[in-house]
Amino acid sequence: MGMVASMCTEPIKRHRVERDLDGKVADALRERTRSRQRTFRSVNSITMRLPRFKEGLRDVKNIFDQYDEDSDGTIDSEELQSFGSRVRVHMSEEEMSNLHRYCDIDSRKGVQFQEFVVLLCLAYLLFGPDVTRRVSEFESGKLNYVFDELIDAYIFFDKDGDGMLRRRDVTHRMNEASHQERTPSHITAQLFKEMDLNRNGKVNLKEFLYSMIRWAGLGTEDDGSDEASP
Ligand SMILES: [Ca+2]
Ligand SMILES: [Ca+2]
Ligand SMILES: [Ca+2]
Repeated sequence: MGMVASMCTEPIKRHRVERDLDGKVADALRERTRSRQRTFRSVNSITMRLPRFKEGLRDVKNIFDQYDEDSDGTIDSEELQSFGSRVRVHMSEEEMSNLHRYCDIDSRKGVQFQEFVVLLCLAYLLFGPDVTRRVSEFESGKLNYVFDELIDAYIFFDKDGDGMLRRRDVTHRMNEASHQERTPSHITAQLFKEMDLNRNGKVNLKEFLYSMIRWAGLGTEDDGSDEASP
């Protein structure tokens, strides 16, 4: 295939991967909603859990650091072999590369921390706790805990339960928060806009996770001033 042809097919392929995985994730979320008890019953119960989310994400960061052997903030292709072979257990090579493509927000090579969280969380949702057990035998419990909480927070905001957040889902939930005071609509609009990274009017689980990581202050590898620099 020529250079021009591949430049033309790449966005089409990306679009297809995006749509397929959005669909699979939404199916898995609907199934989870049917088969599990609700974790969160109010926006408040989620807000109160934010420090725990942050702690949980730190645990994931520790596991990321184990795979990022040269500590440059990226699991590169060599380091990826050991991580990839573990996550890939239930996936073909193509599914794995599609999932990686789907989680890639900055087109940088390799897997950065945020992508690590999103990739693992989605693999956990789609393929179950085998994935986290393979990634970290000893710390899988911590991974499962933080992923369960993050997924359940998303499920809470998805008021109509179709596996995808739309503005009306979030507005409904925000307004349930307090009976005395409605959340001003420009605030929910702003919140939604911040989460909707590709501005398509929907917030998928991936975008929600990226937002949670950013709000927890763990967005980029340079955010933590307590990180030792080489
Ligand atoms: Ca590295
Ligand atoms: Ca929805
Ligand atoms: Ca979106």
